[in-house]
Amino acid sequence: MRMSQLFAPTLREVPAEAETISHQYLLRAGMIRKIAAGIYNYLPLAQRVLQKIERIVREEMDKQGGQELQMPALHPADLWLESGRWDVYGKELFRLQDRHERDYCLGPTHEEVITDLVRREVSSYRQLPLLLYQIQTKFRDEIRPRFGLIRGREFTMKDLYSFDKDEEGLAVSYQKMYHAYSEVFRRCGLKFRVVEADTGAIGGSDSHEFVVIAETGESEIAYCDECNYAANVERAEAVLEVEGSSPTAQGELELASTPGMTTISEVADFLAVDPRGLIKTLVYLAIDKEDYQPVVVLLRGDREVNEIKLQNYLGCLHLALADADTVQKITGAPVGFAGPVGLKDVRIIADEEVPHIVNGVCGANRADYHWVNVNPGRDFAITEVADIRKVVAGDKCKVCGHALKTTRGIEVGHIFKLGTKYSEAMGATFLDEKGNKKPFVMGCYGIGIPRTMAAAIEQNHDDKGIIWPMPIAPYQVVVVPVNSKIEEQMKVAEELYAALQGAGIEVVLDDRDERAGVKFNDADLIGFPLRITIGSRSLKEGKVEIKKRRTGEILLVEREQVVATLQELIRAEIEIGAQD
Ligand code: 9G3
Repeated sequence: MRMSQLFAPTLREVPAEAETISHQYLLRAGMIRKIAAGIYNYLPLAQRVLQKIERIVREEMDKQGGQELQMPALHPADLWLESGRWDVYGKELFRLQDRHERDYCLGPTHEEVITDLVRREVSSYRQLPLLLYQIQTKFRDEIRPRFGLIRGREFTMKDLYSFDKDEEGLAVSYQKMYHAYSEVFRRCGLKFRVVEADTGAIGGSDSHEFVVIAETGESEIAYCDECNYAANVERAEAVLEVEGSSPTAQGELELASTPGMTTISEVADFLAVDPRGLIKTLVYLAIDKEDYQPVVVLLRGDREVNEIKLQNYLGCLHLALADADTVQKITGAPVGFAGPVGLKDVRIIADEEVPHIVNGVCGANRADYHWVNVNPGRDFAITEVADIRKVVAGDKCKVCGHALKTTRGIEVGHIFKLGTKYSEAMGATFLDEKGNKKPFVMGCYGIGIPRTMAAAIEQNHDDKGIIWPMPIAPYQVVVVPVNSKIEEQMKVAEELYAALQGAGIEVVLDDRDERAGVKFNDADLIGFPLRITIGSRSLKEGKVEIKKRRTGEILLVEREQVVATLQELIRAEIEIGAQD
């Protein structure tokens, strides 16, 4: 490809809308353009990267016995009513009607469609296991489409669904996908971690996320350097640590005036106590299809609620913090002064740490007052105790006891054991060895393709632009004649360009009549892993310069050796995976 022809409108300025590095560089390198919130055109450079990622994905799925098929993007509502999910997903589901006013949605995922297909076509255990996948467009009406390709409303996903006759079969399929995903991200040249994850609304038992480590990531993960424990903080658990072996005498309950002090830090500062001695009291609404119930939640003052854990504990469809009116109704006080003392007829759910607080402080259910010397059990009853706190760095690993660390990353893959949730809801059964009717035991496994591209940039860039890992680079090499007006340089450049193409190397010739600086800047921005510079000085010696984008290292190579040298450099980087 000649740069003069390449449809890659690069930008010198940083686009104002770009919230992350990947978004910024994808725009600046002329790879994507937005047409509406969360909806993008992929220009040729992006398309090449996406196709390379897809190719790696296909190879690894096929290696495990995956079979590619294609399902529709337009789904009849009936299937989603059968699974019960038509009502679970509200506005996030793009809904539409046909000319007969029948309901449809644009598929956000394909559990319903695949389960319908398999229940019609598979009747015997002899036809199992089945691993079926597609690479296809999904639609989700995100409240806040963000970060360019990381949270789009239309995006490509590789989704694979496994069908097995029993749990043991599912364990095998799951293991195959765990391995395949590890291979995919390794081969893409990415540094990633596999973390335990929450199964969320989709239901099911086991789940792992594949997270590309990047500061800008949306997922927070907790991990242990000593053992291999790693989990999304939505799910992460830590050892319950109870302080002070010597029992402290319980003081007398006292009312303290705390005028206008509504936050933990205000109250702690004002009363000169450690936030850990405060009892944070929150009112939530546990929302189900038909009704909602207020619940009171207690945590140590320095802790945050893990709403995923809380929702799983409550088993409700949705969860929301109660509005000020509800708080007033339940506690008799404005927000900021709620506490458990004296509350009646409401579930009080305390995090595990709360029962161990001695002489604590909590809101007095009266504006501008807090109780001090509050002791759980003596001064109020806890109806339920559960692990509902968010793990933070320094908490102790529940596997080995060492301090956990936290980091951020981008979830690029997610695998789930679904079990029989969908097959039972939709009556998808087969006959087992004994002729008994059994529901399929299912798993589902997804990779966000554009998100993987964006994550690769978040992890591989510098202040000049993208540094593509070789296996997914749009082109492997750019040939830059320093001065296109010098005939000798252009001639050598053209010859090299032809020779590299002939050798199967993916190469761009920067044949534009531009200053060298402009060409170098674009080469760095687009992120070609290798740049060949053809200048007068090296030509005199019969040599050209090969520059590695990642390290800046420069090799001076005889013209006759260039093809072989590049082939070797490319081969080495495609085989090894992530660079350190
Ligand atoms: C919906 C909407 C949004 C959704 C879902 C359904 C996320 C939904 C989870 C999954 C799980 C797996 C197959 C491949 C692997 C991941 N957002 N999820 O089910 F209706 Cl609007 O998609 N699906």
